[in-house]
Amino acid sequence: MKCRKCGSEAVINMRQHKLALCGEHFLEWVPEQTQRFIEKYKMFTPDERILVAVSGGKDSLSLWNVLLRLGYKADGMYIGLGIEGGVDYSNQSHEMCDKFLSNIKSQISNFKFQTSNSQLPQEGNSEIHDLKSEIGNRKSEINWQPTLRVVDIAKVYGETIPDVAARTTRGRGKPCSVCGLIKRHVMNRVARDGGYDVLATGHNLDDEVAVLFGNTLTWNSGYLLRQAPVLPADKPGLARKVKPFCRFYERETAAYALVRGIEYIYDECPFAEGSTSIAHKEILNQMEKDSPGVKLQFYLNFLRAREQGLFAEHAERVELNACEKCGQPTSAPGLCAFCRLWERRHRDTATTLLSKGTDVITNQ
Ligand code: Q46
Ligand code: ZN
Ligand code: ZN
Repeated sequence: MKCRKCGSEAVINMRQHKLALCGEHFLEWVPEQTQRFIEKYKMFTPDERILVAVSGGKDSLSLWNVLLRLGYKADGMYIGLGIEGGVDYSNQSHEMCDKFLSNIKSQISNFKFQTSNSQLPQEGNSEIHDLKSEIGNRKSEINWQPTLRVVDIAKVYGETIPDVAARTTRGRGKPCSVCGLIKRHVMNRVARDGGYDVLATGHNLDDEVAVLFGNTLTWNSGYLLRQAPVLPADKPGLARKVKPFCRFYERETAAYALVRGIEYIYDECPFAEGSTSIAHKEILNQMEKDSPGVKLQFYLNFLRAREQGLFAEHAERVELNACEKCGQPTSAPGLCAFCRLWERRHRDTATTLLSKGTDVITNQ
């Protein structure tokens, strides 16, 4: 298979686009497409500050890489869940995020050194050449020094995610429901307290289509209405949520990480095993094999239908209140689900820590 742009050996063939590309052109294509999606869905502008939720996996680290390369002011946020799962999952994924940060920073400083000396990129130093060609004229924004904000759940609240899950009835024995609730809350809070305009996650097309498939099987119009590449902030002070990779297949984000040389954690969270969304992904992959592009079409046609208001009139209208304790939006008056989760355990300590913002460690 040959690259459509230069005729050399292709590293990836994207059947749904009828497009095969070599490594060099694929590394150009991914940021170009990302920029196109950012503009098409009006995700953010170069002036806005972005917080990228990173898990140490290929999608989120590739996203952070691409946004920095495009010249955006993107910081990372890692949430330590305290999941061991026989593979030291949380520690390993944290390590990958730290490694990513130090690698990207050395690339940026190399690039600055090159430009400030008005030298051409050294032959063979493709990293520097890539940074130069992709960032183009946005030289001032190369000065953005990314930071990684880390929140360790066990250190702040005294319990790991599996510990919390074990003492609640939420999620019927699986920690995912508790985990999702805690992650959403912490992400919102760090974005709000850090003054970020946008919260970006690395969800890819396969993730989005699996969720869509599940919600379509049950015709959950409330969830269908809330599934989109951009979710506006629920309340003043909260960040908008965006998914700049929502149109890339999982194999494309994996290929980007591999070709770009980004180290990431290969293991999935041990609790993901046996989940409905993984089962749905398998079914969808079988369908994609038989008719390339079916996943993308399913998603794009859904977005079009949603845009045309197909689910709007069926959605329940939920009045949102501000939680009495943390101020985040909640459907019931009083405390939000997150604050109720910790209520009995430590009434005062978490509030003190949270109000002072002392739980966020920033790596620079
Ligand atoms: S991290 Fe958390 Fe996922 Fe692990 S415990 Fe479940 S929700 S599977 S994305
Ligand atoms: Zn090529
Ligand atoms: Zn609350």
